[in-house]
Amino acid sequence: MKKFFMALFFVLLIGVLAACGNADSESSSGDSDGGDESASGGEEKVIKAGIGLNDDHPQYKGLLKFKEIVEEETDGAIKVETYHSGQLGDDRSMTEALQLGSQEVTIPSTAPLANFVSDFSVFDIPFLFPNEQVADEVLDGEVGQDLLTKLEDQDLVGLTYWENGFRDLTNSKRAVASVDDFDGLKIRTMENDLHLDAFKELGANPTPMAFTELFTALQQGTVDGQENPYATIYLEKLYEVQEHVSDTHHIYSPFVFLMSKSFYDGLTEDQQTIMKDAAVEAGQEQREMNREANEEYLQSLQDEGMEYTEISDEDREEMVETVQPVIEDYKEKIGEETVDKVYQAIEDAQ
Ligand code: TK8
Repeated sequence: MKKFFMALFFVLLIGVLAACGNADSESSSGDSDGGDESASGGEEKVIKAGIGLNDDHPQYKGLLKFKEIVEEETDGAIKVETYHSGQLGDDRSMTEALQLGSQEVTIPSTAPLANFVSDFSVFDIPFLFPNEQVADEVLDGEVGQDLLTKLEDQDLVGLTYWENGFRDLTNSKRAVASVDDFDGLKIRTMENDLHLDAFKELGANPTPMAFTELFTALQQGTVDGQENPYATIYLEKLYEVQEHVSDTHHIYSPFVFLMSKSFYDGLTEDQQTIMKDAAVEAGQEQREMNREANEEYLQSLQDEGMEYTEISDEDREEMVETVQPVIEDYKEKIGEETVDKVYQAIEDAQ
């Protein structure tokens, strides 16, 4: 009897081992899988992706879309961990973390990124883009893509542009309708010399500061005001510490979807293509969500009690004229060639 069960056990064991052998061969031999070998090749990789804005913002919703596409297209071989609200740092410190290879993805505004590649200041020239559609054409076009390639010298890979949006001024002191109203206002700006000099030229008293410090600085009165798109002003609850909002629309702010070069170079070609395509596809959705949000949230800000001031064409024209000397100054600093190319691309896009 004992011998019978021993024999039965061995027969079963051999059967199980044979079944396992068959399963392996199926996955590698299936024709569709063969192609994905390099997409899902090698050991599992993890992308730590951090942003400065909170999880209600279209920037974070876009990042979740990127995660979904990457994990699907790589059959889970590449996992994306997402961090919002400056959990991993601010735009500048996260960009430095990408250079060190201690983080894989972040999506800063071009303004702080100009501290790494000064050419990016071209996109922060006041009153540069007439609308979002022209901005898309220039950023997705030759000029915008060329600029992304300049990031590689900084151990960064620029995959595409997402949208922060047109920036509008808020403050806790007075309604701002004209250049005179800027006089002496303590304004927080992003860490970018062009922004600082433009606000100085308008008569304000600007202070560069990371976004992660902004809410507290407004709450404590360290600064009187700041400027961001309506979606950010609303979703980051800046209306709790600000009373006045004006449609200055003084700068169109792009985001740059950045990846650490050391991480990117460690990917297979297929995986690199998946990263690029996922950032672009998620970026299209992000832009759409962002535009809807910016339209919707101006009303929400007023519903929350903020006083809205519409800038007349005449007063806006005066603001444009007032900052011209700064623009001329930065044409030299950024480089005439780059600036001329961008102005030409804007003209061609209209
Ligand atoms: C968030 C920033 C923010 C920007 C700023 O990390 O700093 O005011 O507009 O969106 O990138």
